[in-house]
Amino acid sequence: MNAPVRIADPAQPRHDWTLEEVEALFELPFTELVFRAAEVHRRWFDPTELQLSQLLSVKTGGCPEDCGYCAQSQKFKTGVAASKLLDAETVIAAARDAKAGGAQRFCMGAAWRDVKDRDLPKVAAMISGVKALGLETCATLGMLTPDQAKALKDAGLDYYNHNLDTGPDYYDKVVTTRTYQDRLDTLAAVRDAGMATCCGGIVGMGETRRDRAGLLHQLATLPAHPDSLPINDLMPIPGTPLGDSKAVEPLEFVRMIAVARIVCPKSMVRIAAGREHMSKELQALCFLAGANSIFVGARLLTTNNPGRDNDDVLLADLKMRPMGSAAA
Ligand code: SAM
Ligand code: DTB
Ligand code: SF4
Repeated sequence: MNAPVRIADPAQPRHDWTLEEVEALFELPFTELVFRAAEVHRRWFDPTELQLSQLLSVKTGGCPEDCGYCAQSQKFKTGVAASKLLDAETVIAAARDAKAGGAQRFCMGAAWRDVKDRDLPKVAAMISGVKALGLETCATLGMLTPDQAKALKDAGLDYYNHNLDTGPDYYDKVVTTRTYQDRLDTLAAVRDAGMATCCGGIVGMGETRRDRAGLLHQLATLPAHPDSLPINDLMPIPGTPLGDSKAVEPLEFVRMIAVARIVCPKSMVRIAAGREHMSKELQALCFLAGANSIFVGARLLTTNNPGRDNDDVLLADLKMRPMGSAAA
């Protein structure tokens, strides 16, 4: 007699995804894809819960990199003025407000290519001050050396955000001043220091579906899946090379979320930038397809976000609640 065929559990994390398998998920009928993603989501998470993070730009503008989507590159005329690194007290006060507004994680972003050791004490003071408020801490400061990653971890940093941005084949159409491998190296330093990783990318930069699959394939085959996986819908910035990009179809954005949920089943999948332009219905579809994290607050780094009043209505209408809060 033949041995019974073992059907692999589709909700178990795998690291051996092929690009073709990831592409095939994108090609599924929409409702089939969303249903599969929703099933995976329910295996690991309460689908009525949302993780809430809040961003603050602690050092804005004047960045030497040429990321073609970014308002903060000094290579493009975007009208964003360069400013100095904020004081720790200013950052901690903003974090206190974010906590009062319901945020669970506070993410500090700097328009840097990499971290200068001379700035580390000030950054460490911000991190330890924010952590002392009882918030989860996250930072996104550009490339890190292994020693810098350890210093940030010692200061109390829980998560480090460093995105791959897009698939490897499209990457050099978007950024030329740092390589894909540079990004992978920073992610390795973050993991080796014992921090959680936040890593995702952007859609709507003129990439193909294969490029989008390429990004998710990279994330799914990392030595550890990202703990947080932000999917940004491009905020087109006038003056940048990608300022006139054609927006990605809303249902394609949902597909991106659904495939992310399936290939990285235990990650927090975040609708990151772009909610400002999304209907309540589109966001609801994303949550059905496995998104379980958002940025709250009226600002991202240099662009707008829906703000707490709108999001309170969104959560109330969908009967969703912040992760970890008591069910009604
Ligand atoms: N300078 C650091 C770096 O690039 O690693 C940290 C900040 S950077 C703004 C963080 C991420 O935000 C980028 O990697 C990109 O994925 C996302 N991002 C930046 N500008 C964006 C935009 N206009 N629309 C959508 N996402 C954007
Ligand atoms: C991420 O993936 N998205 C955030 C955060 N990580 C740092 C940044 C979004 C930036 C959107 C454009 C802006 O506000 O300048
Ligand atoms: Fe600089 Fe980061 Fe913007 Fe790239 S994304 S230009 S590294 S701030």
